[in-house]
Amino acid sequence: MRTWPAPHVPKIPGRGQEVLVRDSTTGSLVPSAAGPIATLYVCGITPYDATHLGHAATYIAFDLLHRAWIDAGLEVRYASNVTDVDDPLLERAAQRGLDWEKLATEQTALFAQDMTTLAVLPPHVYLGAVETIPGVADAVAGLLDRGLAYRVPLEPGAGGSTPEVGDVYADISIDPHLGSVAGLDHDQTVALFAERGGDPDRAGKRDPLDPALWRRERPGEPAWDGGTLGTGRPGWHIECTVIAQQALGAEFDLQGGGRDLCFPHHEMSTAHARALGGAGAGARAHMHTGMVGLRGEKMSKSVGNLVLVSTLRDQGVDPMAIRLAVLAHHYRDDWDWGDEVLATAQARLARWRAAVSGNGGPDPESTVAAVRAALAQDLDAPAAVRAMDTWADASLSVGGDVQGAPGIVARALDALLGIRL
Ligand code: 5CA
Ligand code: ZN
Repeated sequence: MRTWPAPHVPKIPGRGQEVLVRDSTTGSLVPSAAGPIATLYVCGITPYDATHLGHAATYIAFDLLHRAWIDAGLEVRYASNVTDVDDPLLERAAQRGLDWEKLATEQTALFAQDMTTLAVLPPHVYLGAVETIPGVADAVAGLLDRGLAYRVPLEPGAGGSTPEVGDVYADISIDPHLGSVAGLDHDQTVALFAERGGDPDRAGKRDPLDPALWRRERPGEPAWDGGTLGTGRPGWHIECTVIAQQALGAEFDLQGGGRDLCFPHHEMSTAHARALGGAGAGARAHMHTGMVGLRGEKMSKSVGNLVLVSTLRDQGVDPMAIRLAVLAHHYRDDWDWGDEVLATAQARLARWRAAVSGNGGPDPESTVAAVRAALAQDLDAPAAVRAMDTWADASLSVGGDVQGAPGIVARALDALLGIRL
């Protein structure tokens, strides 16, 4: 899958600190990277109705981490996926009478444009579910061989020319570490599992929470050759496990996404990682972003209460104002999008632009240090924005005589916050 063009990240004097982030599992601040090579997997979109403000906020949050890692002198390896075949995509295409592949291609392209205009650094490895099918089929066949997965018989009409070869499910009860990500116990999770793409009531499963690894061909659904698995398509969680392992190795620093992915997606993809790669496999820590809503309700494709980045762009809104509106909120908080949020960001952007328009200004050193310190402490973008406000207010009210200060501040904002003035 092709990524989007990488924005230029200007060099700035000095170096960023070690970045601490809050691990969703333990709730404590942990070093975001274990060594000089920082590895990150962020779950990508399912390409229908992209890119709403919730998606944008989530990818901007991880972009801040990416930028802070670069500033701290780390070599970054960032991988992501596109869930370009899955039930919700097929259902949406059917509802709208569209070809699912065309819908996925168009929405993936729109997402790339949105990310480009929002100055989000692209992943180094970017893979679609469809192009990963051979790797997933190998992994699932291996789990079956090792008794960590089992087949479930199909209903009549399923399975094409080999209906005797069933779907494949992971046997989660074998894994003593299940719960290592979301920390939920079994009974708390069945409802959540059903709500978030699982099928607890599927007949023939050993445990209601066992997730699908390989779904056999069904009438009217796309299917690919899975070798001994028969024709079908990958389950959702194993897609991310295999892509992360291919791109980053069995163990990596961080897996991230919105909070709605913590369970079951990250719980199950980590369980699959352990099944494939041993007890220590998967991400060392998980980071989850809060949910962006509209008028008090989570913005979601299924509810349809979406504000799209592309709609705002079409209306002539500066993407930097959209990015700044997102950065005014801490990534872990839930918050509502609204006209006033955008208007505040537009006014702030205009003030910052005016503040950097001269040759001289207040000493930039403490401002750059404050932005770095804020990001190092769990990516506190609102604190970074406040530090910049203080410099801009001083620049506009009393001015300053440090030559080149506006340029340094502007480059730091570009490098660290991805805001191009
Ligand atoms: N393709 C899968 C992940 S493998 C998926 O969840 N796709 S998605 O398009 O539904 O969501 C993409 C990312 O946006 C996920 O990290 C999700 O948690 C996040 N997201 C979705 N809605 C919101 C929201 N309202 N606020 C914040 N983040 C959101
Ligand atoms: Zn994922």
